[in-house]
Amino acid sequence: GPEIITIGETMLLVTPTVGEALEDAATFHLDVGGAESNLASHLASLGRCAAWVGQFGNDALGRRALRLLRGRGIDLRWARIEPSAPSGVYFKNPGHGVQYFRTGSAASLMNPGTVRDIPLEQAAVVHLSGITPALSAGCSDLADAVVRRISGSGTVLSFDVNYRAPLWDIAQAGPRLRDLARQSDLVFVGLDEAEVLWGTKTPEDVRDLLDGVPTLIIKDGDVGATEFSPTGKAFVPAMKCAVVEAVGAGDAFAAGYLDALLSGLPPERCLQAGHECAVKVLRSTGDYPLDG
Ligand code: KDG
Repeated sequence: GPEIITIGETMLLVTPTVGEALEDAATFHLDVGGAESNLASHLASLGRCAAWVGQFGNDALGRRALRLLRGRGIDLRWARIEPSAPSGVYFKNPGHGVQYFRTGSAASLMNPGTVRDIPLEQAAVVHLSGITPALSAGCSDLADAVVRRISGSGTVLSFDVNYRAPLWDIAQAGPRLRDLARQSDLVFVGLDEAEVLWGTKTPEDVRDLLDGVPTLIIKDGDVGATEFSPTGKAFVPAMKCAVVEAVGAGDAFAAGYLDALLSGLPPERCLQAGHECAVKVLRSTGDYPLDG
């Protein structure tokens, strides 16, 4: 079975071909994006057996997305078509963030039943992101169901906080994401994101707030990443690179880190592997730069 299982919504991704704003762009690139399948894509490219669990509508876009994900080498044995709703779509609007068309999507209909028959406990790592609990009540229950099954099972529960402001406000997201993080074995969070959510300033503040998380990784953009774990504190500076577009870099960082962790490498090597995987995405407009 797969070493890593990740669960979440993947969407079709429309990107202006030459980086113009959506209002002006004439040509677009149609790709596939989603934090969890981005992570699985990188892990597959690093040679890991990584499964992504999610669902698309019974439509041409969903079939196209599945084909693209298959081409990246992701294990899709548990990916589904949910015929009662459409596939979600999002647009990158260069210079202005993203715009989602995902309310009521096929993926938003996921619920605890989505993973009932999937042997999550047989994987070495199960990975969730903080996007899933924001998508719908069913998706929020799904996140809780996964946490309940995995905590204490021996499988590492990896959680990327991934606060997405267009999906929910801080009053809801702050406590909810803190709660999910505190139940995880391995947490990835951006220092800026933590400040927005929880008002923390330093990596130590985040550690105190998420007291009890066995391994906590706090990413500070082009400065570097700090880890607190039972072996102590580690810091590895970011690699220098010209940033083209940062969306998806966090997913790549987590994938690089997890790949090194599964190889049994120590914290500094895991953080360095995270940076190395992230720069591939920072240098490109895509969420996942290796297609085509
Ligand atoms: O981390 C990148 C993701 O944000 C992007 O792929 C889209 O999953 C996505 C989301 O919900 O924002």
